[in-house]
Amino acid sequence: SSKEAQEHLGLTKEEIKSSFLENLFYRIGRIPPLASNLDLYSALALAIRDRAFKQFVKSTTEIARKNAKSVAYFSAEYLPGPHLGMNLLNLGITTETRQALEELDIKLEDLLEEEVEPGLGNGGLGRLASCYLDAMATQGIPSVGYGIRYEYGIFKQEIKDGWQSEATDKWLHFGNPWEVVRPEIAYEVKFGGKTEHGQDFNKELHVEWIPDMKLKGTAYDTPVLGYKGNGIIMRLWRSEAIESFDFSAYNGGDYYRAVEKKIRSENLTKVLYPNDENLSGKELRLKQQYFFVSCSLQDILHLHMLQNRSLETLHEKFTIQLNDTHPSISVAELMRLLVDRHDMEWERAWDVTRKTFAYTNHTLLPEALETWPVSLLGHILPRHLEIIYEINSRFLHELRDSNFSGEQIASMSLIDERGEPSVRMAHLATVGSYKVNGVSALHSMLLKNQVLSDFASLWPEKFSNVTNGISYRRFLAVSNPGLSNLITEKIGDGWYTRLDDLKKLENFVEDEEFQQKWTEVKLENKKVLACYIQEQTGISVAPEMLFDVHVKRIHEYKRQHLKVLHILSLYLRIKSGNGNEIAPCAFIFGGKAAPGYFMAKRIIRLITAVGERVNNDPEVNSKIKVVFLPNFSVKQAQKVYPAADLSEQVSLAGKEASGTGNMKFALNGALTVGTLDGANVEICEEVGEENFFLFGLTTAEVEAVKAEGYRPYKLYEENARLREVLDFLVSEELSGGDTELFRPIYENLLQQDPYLLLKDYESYINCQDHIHEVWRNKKEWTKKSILNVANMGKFSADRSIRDYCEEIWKVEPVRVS
Ligand code: 26R
Repeated sequence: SSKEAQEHLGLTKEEIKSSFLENLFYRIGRIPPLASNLDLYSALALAIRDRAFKQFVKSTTEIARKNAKSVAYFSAEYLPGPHLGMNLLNLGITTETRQALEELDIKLEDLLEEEVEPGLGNGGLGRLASCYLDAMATQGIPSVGYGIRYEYGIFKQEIKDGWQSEATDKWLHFGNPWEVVRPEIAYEVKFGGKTEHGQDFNKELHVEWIPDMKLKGTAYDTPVLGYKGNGIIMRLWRSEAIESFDFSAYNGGDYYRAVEKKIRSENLTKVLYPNDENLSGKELRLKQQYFFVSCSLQDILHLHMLQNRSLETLHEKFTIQLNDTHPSISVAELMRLLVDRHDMEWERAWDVTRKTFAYTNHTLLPEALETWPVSLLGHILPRHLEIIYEINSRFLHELRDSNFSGEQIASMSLIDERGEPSVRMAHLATVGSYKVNGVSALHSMLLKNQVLSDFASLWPEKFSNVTNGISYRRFLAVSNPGLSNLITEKIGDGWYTRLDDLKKLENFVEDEEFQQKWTEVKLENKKVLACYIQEQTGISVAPEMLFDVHVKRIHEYKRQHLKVLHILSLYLRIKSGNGNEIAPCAFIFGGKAAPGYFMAKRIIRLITAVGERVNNDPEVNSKIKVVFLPNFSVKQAQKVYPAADLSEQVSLAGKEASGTGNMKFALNGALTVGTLDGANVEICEEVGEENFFLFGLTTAEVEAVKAEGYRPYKLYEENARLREVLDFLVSEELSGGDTELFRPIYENLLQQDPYLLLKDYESYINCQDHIHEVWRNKKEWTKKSILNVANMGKFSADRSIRDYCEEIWKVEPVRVS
């Protein structure tokens, strides 16, 4: 019986309670009456972690027994979000735990609030990696997520006088109950120095890398549970000095030099680079990338050799997915390990390497495509530069034989010779992988036809698409219990793991009682968010307002400022007495700007300035409110999506590789206003155009406009209403006297407008008017909302992982009961 099964696993209410109390006493050193919520949370987390590891051990034993092929997911970023709620769901013990705590007069919800999430990523890419670990665990895919254990994750965003300010994210400050350090799993990593080419004992050519610095990477494991059963781990590396103490320096009396060395080694994994889509070219970043890749590859080779006789079969037992180019130095590192350390012949090693890696591209923005100056790479990784040159020389030979033109060859080379010579990491990843994929149908098409088109004509079968997906269990089951329960009441809980189950909701679209409950759940969620907004910002929003939400990293291509132009147009309309058609609405923004990104920070300032104007003007503030929620994170996102009515996905067509927030909103019953960009295209296709608010240029139209020679100033001159809105940006009224404040945005839009805001403006405004019309018809809106949720099956990360397994990895599940 399931009761017996639970007892066997220590998952009954009684066992949870006693384990919780034991952890509180023996590991935290407290008894309930004297414990803080943090103590209580930590004790519960430890109790749950132990159970999670148990699942991992069971899965791993089975995988080892079968010597099954595994996936190593290489990602420089992860955004797991809070662990506790997910782990309870996955173990199937949320209710038991709540009851166990209630008997001790403790509220589970209070403990959930205590958790500090690991902000080990910037945005979409890191969150995707975590959704994929969740899906791989659920499906029993033998897999490990490798990455970096940053001591400081993405900065904490505060808003001061309307501006973003950055504080450090001390996520480890109160300890991390979810991880287990594995001091015995550690590898040496070298940097700098030189290479020596010579002969070994057998007179074979042999290269020796003599570094000028070495350090050690130690594994920190965090269990990632699947839904009801399997468990995998996320293995993050932390840098340390090789000797915890430099004895020679110590003996020489130079104590401080010895300590300094230790500190320098630990600096490597100290902090996550907060740049998104914008290269900083920092030496430390390259070192971080190499460090984690080298540790992970050494770990994989070690694991492989435990069960197999030769590294020549590596690709049969492991496949390594490169999450963007950040880990792409892997290609050279695996070659180095195979050739220099394991004496494999170059051709053999190259064959194994190319059968081991697969590469996912996540962006087409030219400024986000990684390149490393040859001089920098050669300085830090002299042997790798040689290997890259060797790979390149062989590759260019192949191109010459295939009759590519000189121009094409130069543009395909791994080395960009225009200007400062630099290594094109996307080319290295493409050449060194057996598959390359984009993250939505549109993005994969553009990748194949534009950015990597020459590679695609050389190796057409190498290119494919895997549309991104999200964890339903986190973004619906855990974060929106109201809607989840309502859905489960109607169609059962099969939707937790079966993609198409949600489709059954279509049967209830016309059911008035169901519609009624659906609206009530949304309203309830909006009340909760309204409280949170009040608490965080002091701004009060009425739950009955249309919650129009724009949360994601702040970037010009994502066009948060297009939303601002819309808000200003409403403001001016209301002020001139023409606002009757406007439904009361709250505009809710959230997202971080890279600390060095001037325009993005100005856009935040613009949003807060508009907020100050609008929220304090009694003539407009009953109609519209503007909120900027500071410090957007996974934890905060889980409060935002369930309460959204309208999801803003307004990037310029061709710029957003996929987007995944778009999926999270729709899954929570928000309708989308969006361009035909990234996964919006597929979402629109799935839910039907009549349930999606489309606007703006298509990718082809964008190209045509640019080819013609786009002149935004002309639009400014021609469109009086647009002109009024734009001029308001530099008015005394908005900026409180400092008319220079938003001039950079104003000038940028009038002179260049690289993301075509002015071109899409009219279409956007008209679309918004239409949205307000539909919103007034509550029944209509609710039906569309239900249909959105019903048609989200495709966007489950479970589907994405299935696609990866079938089309790319050729890996099969190994299940434990
Ligand atoms: C090189 C460095 C500066 C850098 C570039 C780009 C660092 C980080 C990034 C972030 C990119 C790779 C990213 O997050 N891309 C996002 O990936 C998501 C998951 O596939 C997509 O949904 C989203 O559209 C895309 O912007």
